[in-house]
Amino acid sequence: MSERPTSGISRRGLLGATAGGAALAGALGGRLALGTGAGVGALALGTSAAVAQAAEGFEVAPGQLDTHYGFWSSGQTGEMRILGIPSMRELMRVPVFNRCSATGWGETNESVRIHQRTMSEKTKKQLAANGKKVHDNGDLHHVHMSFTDGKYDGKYLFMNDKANTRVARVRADVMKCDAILEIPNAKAIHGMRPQKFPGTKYIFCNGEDEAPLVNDGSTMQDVSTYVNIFTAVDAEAMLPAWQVMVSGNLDNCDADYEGKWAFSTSYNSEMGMTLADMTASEADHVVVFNIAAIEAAIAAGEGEELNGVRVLDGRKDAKSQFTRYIPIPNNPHGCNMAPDKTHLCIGGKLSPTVTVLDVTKFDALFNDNADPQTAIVAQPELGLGPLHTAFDGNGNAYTSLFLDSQVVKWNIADAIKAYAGEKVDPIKDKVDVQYQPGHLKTVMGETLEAESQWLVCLCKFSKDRFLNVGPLKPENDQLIDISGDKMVVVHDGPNFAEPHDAIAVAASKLNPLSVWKRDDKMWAETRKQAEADGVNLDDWQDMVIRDKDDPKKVRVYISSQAPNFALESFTVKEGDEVTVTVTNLDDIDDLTHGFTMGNHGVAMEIGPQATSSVTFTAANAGVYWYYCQWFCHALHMEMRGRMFVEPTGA
Ligand code: K7E
Ligand code: CUA
Ligand code: CA
Repeated sequence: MSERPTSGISRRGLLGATAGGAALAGALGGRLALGTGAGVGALALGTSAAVAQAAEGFEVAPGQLDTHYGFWSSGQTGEMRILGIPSMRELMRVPVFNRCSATGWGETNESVRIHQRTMSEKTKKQLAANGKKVHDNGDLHHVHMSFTDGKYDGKYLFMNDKANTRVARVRADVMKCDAILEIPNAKAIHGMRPQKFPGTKYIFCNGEDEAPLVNDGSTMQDVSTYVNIFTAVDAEAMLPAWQVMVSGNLDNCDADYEGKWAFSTSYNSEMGMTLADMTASEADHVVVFNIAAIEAAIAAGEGEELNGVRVLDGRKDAKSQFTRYIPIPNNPHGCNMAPDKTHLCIGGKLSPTVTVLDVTKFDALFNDNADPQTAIVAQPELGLGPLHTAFDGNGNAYTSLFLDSQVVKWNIADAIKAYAGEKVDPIKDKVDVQYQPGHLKTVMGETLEAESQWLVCLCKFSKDRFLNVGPLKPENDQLIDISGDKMVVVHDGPNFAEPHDAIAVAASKLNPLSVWKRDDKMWAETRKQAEADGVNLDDWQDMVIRDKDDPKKVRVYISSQAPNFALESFTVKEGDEVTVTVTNLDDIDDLTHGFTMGNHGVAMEIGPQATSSVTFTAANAGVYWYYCQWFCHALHMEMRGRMFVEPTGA
C-alpha cells in the first residue's frame, strides 16, 4: 500500500511529480492565467510549497474564463448551482424546488404552472390545507446532464427531490427549470440517472422509502405490504414511462453505456424499519434492471396500471426477467459506471470494499440464470466508509472514504488481477480531505470523454478550515489535482447546504443564450391570455383590464425598458385578484429588470426579452409602490410606480 501522504514532506515529494504543473497549466491554453507570484503567495499561506505549485494550474485570474462548468446539487437548499472549474467560483444559482426571493421562482405564474403540471390531487389538497400553491422546499441530491452516445449533449440537466418525490429538468440553453414531475406510487426519489446510450430516453429514479403501494391508510403497520418502486421517466415528455416493484429499498443508481441495463444499490434488503434491522445482514444487494425485458412486458400490457403508470413486479419472489439481485457487502451506497463501458463500482459503506461488477456478464444472469456472484470481478479493500467512485481517462478510480476522510486512487485493472490472485496492489495513492467526503467527481468522468486533470471532492464537514460562522458551518468542496501520480488538494471551496453531488462539463459542450427568444414557451400560457385580452406582448404595453366574467380579476400589462415601466401607476380595488405581467423589451446582454410589489411578498426577475407574470390579492386599501429590484440603469432607483388600492365600495 502506498504511503498515506499526511505531512508536508510527502506532499513536497510531489514537487517533482508535478514539475509538469506549469506545463499542465500551459496545456490548458491561454484561458487559464498562471497564478501571479502575489496570487500564489497569498494562496500558499500556511500550506505546503507543493500545494502552492499545483495551485498555479487552478488559479483563474479576473476576466479569465473557466474551462469547465460544474453543476452542483444543493441538497436541502433545493436549487441547482453552477460553479466554474477549476476556479470553483460560484457562477449562478438556479432555483428548482425552492422558493427564490431574487427571481420569484415558486411565485410567478410561469413557475407555478411548471410546479403544478403533474401535481396530484392529493398533493394539491395537502398544500391547500397548509395555505400553499406549491411545495417550496426540496432535497436535491443529484444533478446529471442528458447524453447522446455516452457523451454529454448539452441539452438538459435532470435532478431529484428526495423530500417530495419529484424529478425536475433544467434547460441548458437558458439555465431555467422547465419541468417538474411528481412521481406517483414511489416514495422519496433519491438515486437518479439519465440513460447514457443511445441517448437519454429515460431518467432512472430510485424510490428510497418503503410504503404500501396504495398508501391510503388501509394498511400501515404491516411491513409485508410495503414495496419500493423503480421508475423510468420519459426524459422528453417528463412523464413516468414505467415502474418496477423491487425487493429491498433503493439508494443510488446508474446506467450502462450500451442502453441495456440500469442498476441500483439497496442498503435495506432486510426491509427493516429500525437502524438495527437495516444493518442486520452482512450483505445487501445491487438490483440489475433489464431494460429490453421491461419494455417488452410494458408493450405487451403486462403489470398493473396504478395512478396512470404501468407497474411490473420485479421482486425476488416474482422470479421475473425484469431484475436480478447481486449480493454486495454491506449497506452499499455509491453506484458508478466506469467510462471503460465494462465496470460498475459499488461503494461498500459499512464494508471497507468497493465491489466491481462486469456488466458484460449480466446477460448470463438473465439468460442462463448464472450465479449472480459470477458478475463480481474485483473487491478491493480500500479503507473505511467507501461511498462514491469517480474515474479518470486512464483506467483509474477515485473513491471517497467517509470515515477515513480520504480519497483513494486505485487502478481497476490491478484490482481485477488482485481478485484473481495476482500479487498486485491496486491502491496507487491516498490523500487527506477535510472532512468526511460524500460524492466526488472527475471532469467529464461519468461520460466516454473522461478527463484526467481535476477531481472535486464534496466534503460534509469543514470544522476548522474557515473562519467560524457559528454553530452551522459550511460544507467544503475541495479541488484536487489528479494529473500527477500523487493527488494534491489545491483549493477549499466553502459551500452552503448540502452539495451531495456535482458534475463537471467541458465549456465547449454548452452555449447558453444571453437574451431570451421572444417566443419562448416559458410564457406561452401568459401570451395566450394576453392575446385573449387584445394585448401584444411584443409591443410597448400599459394596459389594465378587468375580467368581463369575473370582475374581481384585474390583469395589468406593463412593458419595461431601462429605466422605465410603461405604467407609472395603476388602480385596483380592495380584494381584487391582480395579475401583473411584465415584459422586458430591452434586447441587451445582462440587462435584467425586476418587479417587486411593496408589502405583498411579490418579486420577480424579467430577463432581457422575457415575459413574467405574478398573481396576488390586493387585500388592503392604500398606496403601494412597485419597483425594479434588478440593477439596470443609472436611474434604476427611479424605475418605480404606484398601485392605488381603492377601498371596497369606492
Ligand atoms: Cu449524499 Cu448521492 Cu444522496 Cu451519497 S447521496 S453522499
Ligand atoms: Cu429596471 Cu432596475
Ligand atoms: Ca442492510
